[in-house]
Amino acid sequence: MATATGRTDIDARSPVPKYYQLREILLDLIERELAVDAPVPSERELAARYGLSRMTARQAVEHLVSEGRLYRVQGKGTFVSRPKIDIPLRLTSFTEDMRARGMTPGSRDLGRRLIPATAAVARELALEGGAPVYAIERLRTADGVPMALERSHIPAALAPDLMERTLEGVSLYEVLADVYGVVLDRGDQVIEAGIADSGDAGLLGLAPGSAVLLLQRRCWAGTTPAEYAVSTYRADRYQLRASLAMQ
Ligand code: 16G
Repeated sequence: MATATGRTDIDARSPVPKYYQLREILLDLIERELAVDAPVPSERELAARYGLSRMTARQAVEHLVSEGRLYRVQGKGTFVSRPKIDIPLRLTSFTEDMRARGMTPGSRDLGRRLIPATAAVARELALEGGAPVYAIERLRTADGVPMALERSHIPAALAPDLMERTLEGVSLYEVLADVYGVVLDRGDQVIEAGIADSGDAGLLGLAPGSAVLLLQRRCWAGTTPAEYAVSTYRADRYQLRASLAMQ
């Protein structure tokens, strides 16, 4: 197995742990040769091929599983994961972002209600407590695969008959702009690690307790707060990339 660095074997004299050397060899294979969903050799095969113990081979594979580069299917083996998508750091809609990546965006309406704003939502949207807001819950998909759950709150006064409109397969931001003239032009976002509860895990196609990314977004149209959303993104499909500048 040739690698980018020309390494084909484990160097027993290297100070780099053997499992880590195998991880590098496998990473090379994943990046250069194997397609998404292709199987990687079993731990037994890897151990035999590189003269390692099964435990060392397992450690390398487990690392790559926890890094999201490989995934296991019970009774079938270990396979190459789809590369993760960078969380957009611009004010973009899910629809726009997926289209820009050449994927087909989708959404499933999980529920829409007109509710009095709770104290927390009212604070985020600078409303009076109890002011009417739409609570919109959607499962977002890319090429039919569940990616995220989005729970948005929109002040009802901004979009009077939003409840009557379908949002299935439609961009909320486009509807806000085209129908109500509410053009979002500024936002802030907090991203935290989280664990999917069994309800969210089921909707996202994850095992309960899987890692997720929790995103809280507030958006304004001019000076008017227009959306407060709490979203749950699959951590096995998304990553955060930041560019770093010298101060
Ligand atoms: C993004 C926003 C979400 C917004 C949605 C609108 C995050 C975390 N969330 O996914 O708040 O409701 O876009 O997308 O970025 P749409 O216009 O395609 O419905």
